[in-house]
Amino acid sequence: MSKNLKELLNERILVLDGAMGSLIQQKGPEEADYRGSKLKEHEVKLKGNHELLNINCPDLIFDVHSSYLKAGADIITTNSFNANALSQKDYKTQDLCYMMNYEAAKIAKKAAVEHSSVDKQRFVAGCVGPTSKSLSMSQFSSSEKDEKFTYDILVSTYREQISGLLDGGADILLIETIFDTLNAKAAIYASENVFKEKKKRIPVMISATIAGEAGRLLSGQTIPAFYHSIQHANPLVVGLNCSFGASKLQPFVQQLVDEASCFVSFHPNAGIPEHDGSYSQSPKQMAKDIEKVLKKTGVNIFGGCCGTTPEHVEAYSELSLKYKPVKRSNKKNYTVLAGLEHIKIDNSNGDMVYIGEKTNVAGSKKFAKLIEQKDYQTALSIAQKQLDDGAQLLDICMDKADINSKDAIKDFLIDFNAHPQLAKLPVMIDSSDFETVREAMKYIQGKPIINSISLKNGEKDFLNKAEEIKKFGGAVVVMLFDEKGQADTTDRRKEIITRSYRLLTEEAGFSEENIIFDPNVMALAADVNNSVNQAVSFLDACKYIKSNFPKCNITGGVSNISFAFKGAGVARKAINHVFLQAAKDAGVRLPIVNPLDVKTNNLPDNVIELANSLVFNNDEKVVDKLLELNNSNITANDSGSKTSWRDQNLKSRLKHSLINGIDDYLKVDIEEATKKYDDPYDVIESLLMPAMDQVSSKYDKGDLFLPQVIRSATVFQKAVDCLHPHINSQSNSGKNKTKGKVVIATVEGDVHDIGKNIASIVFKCNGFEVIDLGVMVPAEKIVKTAIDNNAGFVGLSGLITPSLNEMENVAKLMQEKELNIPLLVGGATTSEKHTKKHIAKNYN
Ligand code: THG
Repeated sequence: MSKNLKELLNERILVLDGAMGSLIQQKGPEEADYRGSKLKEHEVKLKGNHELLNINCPDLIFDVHSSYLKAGADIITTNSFNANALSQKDYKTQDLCYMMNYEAAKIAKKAAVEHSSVDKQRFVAGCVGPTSKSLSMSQFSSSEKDEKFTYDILVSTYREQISGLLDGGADILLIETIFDTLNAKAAIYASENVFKEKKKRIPVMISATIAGEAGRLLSGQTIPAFYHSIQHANPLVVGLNCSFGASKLQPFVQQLVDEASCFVSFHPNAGIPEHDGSYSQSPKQMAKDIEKVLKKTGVNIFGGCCGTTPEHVEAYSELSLKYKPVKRSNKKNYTVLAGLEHIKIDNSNGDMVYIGEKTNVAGSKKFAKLIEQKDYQTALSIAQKQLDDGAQLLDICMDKADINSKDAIKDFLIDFNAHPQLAKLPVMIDSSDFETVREAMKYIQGKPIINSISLKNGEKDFLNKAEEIKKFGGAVVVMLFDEKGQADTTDRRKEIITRSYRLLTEEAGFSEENIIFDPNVMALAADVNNSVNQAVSFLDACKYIKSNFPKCNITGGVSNISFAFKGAGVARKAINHVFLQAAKDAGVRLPIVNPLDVKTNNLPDNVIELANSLVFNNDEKVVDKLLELNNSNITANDSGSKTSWRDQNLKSRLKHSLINGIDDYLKVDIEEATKKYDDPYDVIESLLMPAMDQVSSKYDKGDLFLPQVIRSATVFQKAVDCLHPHINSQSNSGKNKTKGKVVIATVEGDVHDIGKNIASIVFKCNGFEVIDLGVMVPAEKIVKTAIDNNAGFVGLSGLITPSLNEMENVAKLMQEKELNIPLLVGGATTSEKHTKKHIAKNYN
């Protein structure tokens, strides 16, 4: 009974055939042989276009295969190294590529079948060369860019070639002589498409060539980085070929044997070419050199490349029987990422790998400005600074209204890839727009992290994105959202973790090491109720991941935790510091941080203690205490000493109370105010609103931070409550000040509601009846509620970039339903310009 290739590879070392070109030359085909009957009139000289012989002179190719089979080769490679449209263009024979490949596989298969027996099975490897172009290099050269050589073009080129080989009957797909891993990744992407389309999968063998004795590919990658960048192809065999002679390749074969989980192959040149182009090493010499590698390192397949002949293969065949194949074991128990070099995230020790947060237009004003100005070089210096500060990879995010994130990420990555230090690093691509993610992946030679996907839009969308990321070879961050919204309790977190894990491993074929969970770092003390259990719930979810899915990794945006303390220097640093430590203990290995926060030490003990209480939620009064700590500065700058402010006039006193969140004197001050003003609404308008305006501008300047703003809003509400008896007593006085109903909501797909809740308080205090629909609210519901309640206006809130589109949808629906009331939009990514250009034009 015949064995499959994998079984055979476990039993013995297999031998691959030798060079094709030199044997063809020996047989001396002439121009007429290349032309055959169909290309007699072809305008270009065709001699030397060996792949044409598959169509026009198949017997000659058959003979070459036969001589290698007779010499003992277990695997023969098809005559298709250059049978791709890019290389064939030189001969104007690009239209014949499919045929060349199809025939190449057919001829080889016929020869292999003829020489196969029960004791000696033979296999056909469908050979895919690197093409004449390099995707990585063409990014930098304007002349190649002019010809519009792109990832997509290369994918369709490979797709045609691989289809021909598969249809012709190849047993193995051999992607070889790789000098640029990005080309190989395009070939892998194409092969996945072909396998799926034809519902037929064959084992994949991938082989790189080294450019110099430093052991890097021409495009700059080290051998381990290369391996990890193509591991998503799940290759049966990975290897090295061509390059220089056998002995000098040994250390790099060793690197592959050490790094890879799959079988390892090795088919070197017969030494280094002489000046006349011939190769020097005799079969005996080469066998001797290869034997040293077999002894020292061991392989599973070896054979010949340029300059080798059937005589070489005969010697190899004998040699292969003397040694056992090198034993393989599954080494995949850690996440590995790669740029030109690789990084291992070893779960067995506690070391964290820091992801720099500053290359994010949504998280750094400075970076955003540079990207808006397309000043990528200066933007790169921020990336470099992150590196110098201790980051080992970078979170790159271009999501912002008025930035074309797809173009920006491409242009940024091209410059990033050209940077001598930065190009070594893996990247994390952070975007909520999947088209931006896809574009970025076309410019990444290494193995990136894609940040992120979630079940927000259901399973189908989740799996489609996961499968696409897998075809590009990325690891993936899973955010804990589902159709119901963002997980904000431990149970919801666990539920979504388990569901995402199952879908990714069982349906999308993701390996566990490539799954990175983000249990949602949410800002502490950022809502009116000061609900501060979010850190504890995050940490519990981490522990759940560690005990149930130990091979998966964990990330999280550490600085999110202290968003509410924006501007509060020491307090914010302390909170980040404490949370990072706790996250480390809970199993987070890939935190997104400001690397300077990591280094922070000598923070005052009392601040650290408060930060601890906040993170672990064990002191109800901790927010107040943290505020007090920070307030002392503001109070001092603002209005002299703490006691003297009571001596100031009424307006200043109320202002002081609101800005500093003090409610002790509201009763007396409001009482005094109602004596001064006949209409209680004038108190709001003349005394309280100006104070709130100041709160707002202080917040913008960074003098106040979020919990303080929330406190101010709460004091505002209390002041209005003090006014209530007066408002009610006046309600019969003829002047009806009820301003009507308003409908506000955070739009569908978004869960952020801090600003919305504050706005809601302000509206209520100003006499509106607020119908707050909460978060993740579909457009239909918002519009229907507005109609049913005869609302005075609609307010929409959202923080993330996709919410801008959703606001557009609501505007369109309001137009459709012929509403005629104002629409208010607000949130971190909204802007005047975007609103004018994209939202306002949809609604009259
Ligand atoms: N999970 C995942 N990805 C993420 C996050 C997450 N990406 C983005 C974010 N959260 C992590 N990155 C940042 C970046 C910056 C800040 C916070 C988180 C930040 N910036 C200062 C500020 O806004 O106060 C910067 C001010 C400035 O320099 O202009 O806090 O959770 N998967």
